[in-house]
Amino acid sequence: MTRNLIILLSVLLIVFWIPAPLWAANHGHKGDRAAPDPTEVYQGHGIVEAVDPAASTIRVEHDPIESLRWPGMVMVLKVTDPELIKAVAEGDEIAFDLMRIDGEYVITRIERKMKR
Ligand SMILES: [Cu+2]
Repeated sequence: MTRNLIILLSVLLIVFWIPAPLWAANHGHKGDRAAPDPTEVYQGHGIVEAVDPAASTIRVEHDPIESLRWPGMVMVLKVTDPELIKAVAEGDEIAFDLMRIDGEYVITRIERKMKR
C-alpha cells in the first residue's frame, strides 16, 4: 500500500513537476519550436520603446505572435539592416517581419503604422 503510494507520487512528480522548468525556460525566443523553417516569416505588431542604432536593435512591446506561440511581451530585437530603424522612434506603432536567422529571431522588415 505504502509502496504503491510512493510509486504513484513518483509518477505524478515525473509527469507534472519535472517538465515545469522546461516550460518556464521556453520563452527565451531561442528554440521555442523544435524545427522552425528558416525561410518562414512571422508577422508581429507592437509599440517601440527604445531604438539603439549603434547596436541595430529596438526594444518593442509586441502583441502576442500566434505563429510563434509567443505571448505579448517586451523584448529587444535585432534588425538585419540598420536602415530599417533609421526612421523609427520611441512610441511608434509598428508592424514587423521576423525571421529566424542563425538561431536568432531578427527583424527583417518594419512598417510604421503611426508615428508619435
Ligand atoms: Cu517576445
